[in-house]
Amino acid sequence: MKSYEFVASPEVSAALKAGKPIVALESTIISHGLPRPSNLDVAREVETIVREHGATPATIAILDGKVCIGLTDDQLVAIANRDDIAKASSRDLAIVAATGKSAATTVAATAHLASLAGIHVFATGGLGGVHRGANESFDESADLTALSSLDMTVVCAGVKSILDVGATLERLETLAIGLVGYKTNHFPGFYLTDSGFTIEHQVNSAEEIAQIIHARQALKTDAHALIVANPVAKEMDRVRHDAILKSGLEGATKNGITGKAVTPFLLEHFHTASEGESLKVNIEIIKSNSALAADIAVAASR
Ligand code: PSU
Ligand code: MN
Repeated sequence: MKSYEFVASPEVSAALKAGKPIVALESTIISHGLPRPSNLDVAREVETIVREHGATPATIAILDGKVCIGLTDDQLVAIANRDDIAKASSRDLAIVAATGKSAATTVAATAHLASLAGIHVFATGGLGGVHRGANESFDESADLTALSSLDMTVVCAGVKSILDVGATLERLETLAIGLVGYKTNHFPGFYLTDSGFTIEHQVNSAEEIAQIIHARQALKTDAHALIVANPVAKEMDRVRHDAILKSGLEGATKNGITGKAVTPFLLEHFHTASEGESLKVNIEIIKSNSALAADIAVAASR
């Protein structure tokens, strides 16, 4: 019988032992969210940014049944380029691991494994959420329910405009997931700096977020995640954005795209239809979220 392994990379294991700040990074954006070859460049750059900000990056994935907390460069290359990398949410983890397969981890799965490893700060691009038409399709990302039961501070640029943003915000409230805007009280819309929805709480520094993290522990509200919504510096052209969104949603319906294929389909449509403009914005989002997450991890470890 094959048994799975749970391994931290040498760099992450040393940081864990020394109690140094660590930032978890998801791998689905590398395998399913960004096109080749820029996906590998971004994966490497993001790790460099985390290190430059004084923290240790832990990109998380399952390779050949091995649950990896932190990847070597060869493993990053595998996630970026291999054709047999599945997309794993929390429910898939044990199945993929025990059958010796390989998968990139979504926000839900990455947060689960990070927490298991003792890592509590996480950077991603955008969270999954409630899809448009969810009242009929029931398509709500497992990211939301996973984050409702994990002690994790997640830096993201809000949720993608491909989702039903209002419904997603309502679900965050129900699930007791904390939400603060970084230097803004407008909830960002991923490619756009403002989704049109307001955030009640604004924070203006990593230190302030670290204080909130400590207060969460004291008040025992740290069983649920805290989301730090960090808007991108330069947003996509709005008119173009709205047109591409419309054609993407129509394309998904026409092609019968459902389930876990929806998010990758719409992201790919955006990148192609915007001739790379959305890709550029997407990359900026991931970089700036990683820098902020590292600052938060450093501030929280003081
Ligand atoms: N946001 C991005 N790019 C992505 C994703 C989110 O900018 O690739 C991925 C994340 O891994 C997220 C997942 O957890 O999409 C959500 O997928 P679904 O909607 O199938 O739950
Ligand atoms: Mn879904």
